[in-house]
Amino acid sequence: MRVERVELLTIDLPLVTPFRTSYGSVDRERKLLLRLLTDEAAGWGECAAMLEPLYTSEYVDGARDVIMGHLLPRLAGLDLSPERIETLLAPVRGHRMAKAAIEMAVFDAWGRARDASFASLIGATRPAVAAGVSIGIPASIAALLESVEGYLAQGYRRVKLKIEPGWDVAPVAAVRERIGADVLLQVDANAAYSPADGERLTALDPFDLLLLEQPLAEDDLLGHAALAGRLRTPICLDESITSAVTADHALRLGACSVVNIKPGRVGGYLEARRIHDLAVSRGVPVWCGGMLETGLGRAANVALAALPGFSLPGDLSASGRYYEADVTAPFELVDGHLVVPTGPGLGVEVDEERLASFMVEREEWRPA
Ligand code: SMG
Ligand code: MG
Repeated sequence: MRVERVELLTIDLPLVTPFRTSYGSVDRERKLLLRLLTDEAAGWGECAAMLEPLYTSEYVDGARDVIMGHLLPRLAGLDLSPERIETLLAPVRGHRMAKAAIEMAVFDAWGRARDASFASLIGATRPAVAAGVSIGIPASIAALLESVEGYLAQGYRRVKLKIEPGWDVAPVAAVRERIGADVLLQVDANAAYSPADGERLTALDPFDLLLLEQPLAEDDLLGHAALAGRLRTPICLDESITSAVTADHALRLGACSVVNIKPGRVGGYLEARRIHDLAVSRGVPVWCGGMLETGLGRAANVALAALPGFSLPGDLSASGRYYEADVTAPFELVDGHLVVPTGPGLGVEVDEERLASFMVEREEWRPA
């Protein structure tokens, strides 16, 4: 399979409600989509990078630049497969989200050319996955309780609350009291705490949280290990896990006992599967994280989350939780689950007209 042309599309999707985390608030998502045209079939990729380099160092304009100037030129004239992409792009350091977008497009084209679903190619074993919802920091506890109840009424199987210093124990206590002991509840700090906040975080222990996600800085594995020794609540790492190697180190150090797997953050679906396999071999629970994906990234993530080791519900919500309109047909909840697409490749189609309505910039690349 050889690349003939690539379209890099930058789009803006307005969010149905602003999403505030400890990194700040966003009211729209800027996304980079990649349409890969090959001699066999065309495929779509979606880059997980956001508009600003806050969650990770990658960001949309940087990803576009490295894809155009450094990643795509490495593919020119070569015979491509999902596995070969990793090797071909490996000499470029970092830029995992940019690499993952290309790998995803190659997977989609590869599957379409062979009439194989991405789910079957990646090794999915379940027809549907439990849906979880990630709730940003709202204006008040009353507003939080209202949105939690709304999502539970829609059927979500797990609730994740964003926290930061000053917005932690009180909202968690209020939500736990309102929803009762049986609903799966977890929190995500997005690295907002420091090792000195240990005591404040132990105050979350009475609320039976499934996990506390990324309390400390991305590079502080030892700090997380020390914190894990003090808390009853299991620690899950997100930002810190950039590869199967870092996942291995984090687990061996005791920095976490649960892993959030995001394909973009770790450089692609194959690396994501390696982390899944590692976790399974150690009996560690994993779940699929989210980056407010469009229907394209969502299709791929739902398929990944259908691998057998994804034992906890992911940040995988219906399209309508994020967007009024999406670039594909919306993913809907079916009894609290999202159904894994079974068609060739990602198994979803792009609505060209709607895509055009979101367009900010369109660039093209061709092998010289
Ligand atoms: O896609 O449902 C989703 C969003 C899930 O909370 C979510 N993602 O740290 O896990 C996370 C955040 C990262 C993006 S916002 C900074
Ligand atoms: Mg997170």
